[in-house]
Amino acid sequence: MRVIFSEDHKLRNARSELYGGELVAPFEAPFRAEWILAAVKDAGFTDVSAPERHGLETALKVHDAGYLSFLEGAWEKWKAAGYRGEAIATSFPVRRTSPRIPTQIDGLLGYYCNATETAISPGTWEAAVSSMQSAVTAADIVADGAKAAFALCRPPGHHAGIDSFGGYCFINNAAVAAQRFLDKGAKKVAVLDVDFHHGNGTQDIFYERGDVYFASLHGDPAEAFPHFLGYAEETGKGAGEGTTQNYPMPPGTPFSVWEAALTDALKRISAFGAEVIVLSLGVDTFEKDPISFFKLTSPDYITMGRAVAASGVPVLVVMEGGYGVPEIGPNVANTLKGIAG
Ligand code: OKP
Ligand code: ZN
Repeated sequence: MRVIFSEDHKLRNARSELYGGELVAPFEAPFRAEWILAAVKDAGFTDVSAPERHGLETALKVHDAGYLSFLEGAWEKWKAAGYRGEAIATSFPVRRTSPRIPTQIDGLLGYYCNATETAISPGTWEAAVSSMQSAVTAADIVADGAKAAFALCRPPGHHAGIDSFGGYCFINNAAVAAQRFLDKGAKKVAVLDVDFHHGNGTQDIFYERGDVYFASLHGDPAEAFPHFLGYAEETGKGAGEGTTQNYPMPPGTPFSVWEAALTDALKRISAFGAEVIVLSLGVDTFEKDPISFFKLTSPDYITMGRAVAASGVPVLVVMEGGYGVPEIGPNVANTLKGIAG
């Protein structure tokens, strides 16, 4: 299985994450990609290449143009305002506020932000674009006939919505990849999100579309980030009615329970007629993850990979979350082993 990875991920190296009322070193940091890359090479996935350069044409089909230009210019605007720290949103449109888009940077940040733990830092845009390019390049490998490929994306993407960033995400790599498959001739694509956190951004992007099925297994939003989306009753709207499926699960969920949800999701994806699965892979479902509450163990990732591959359609793996512990590398490698068979 080919691995696509950009060293430019390092350009995303924020100093601060707002966590528990303090500014701490971000959980989503460069060491994650380095550990994961080392472990997948160790496991025999040594065919690693840099992404091809792609512009924003595919991203513009899943994100709002004003949002992407905001992201591109946000750091320069913030710097020009003379602030000393990183760009963190502080004020938000909520219920009964004006729909107008502000012009000043603090207003823009609040308008386009869905979660304030995520600071915009110099290089964030460039890293996010390189991450998106990895997803597109790996999608092309699968579209051209490979049974599987791995986009080692960083920063992650599944919390980036049509017009919002947050949850460490800026451009929705999995959504851009799904769009790329459609643009290359697929009629039906599935995004299967197994990150611990609900893929609220991906759900937002495809909620009213019938060409992409979105299934997500995650911590119950009543008890976990992203808090405001991911309930079982959210099943899609309009042309997308019936093409969203959520599996919220409680603290302490073991693999046996999680696996039953996976089986159901894969059954629905098959019934939908997906020609390819984009696997939004977070390994923060691991029992030792520092910010999550599921109880998966390292061998479970092999089982998961096998189950996804058994669907019989090609799989594009896109990296999402997984934090803190050295096991993130082996857990990703185990998933790839399961898929590769
Ligand atoms: C990104 B990805 C927990 C705070 C959670 C943000 C988590 C973002 C996760 N107390 N803060 O889905 O792994
Ligand atoms: Zn996560």
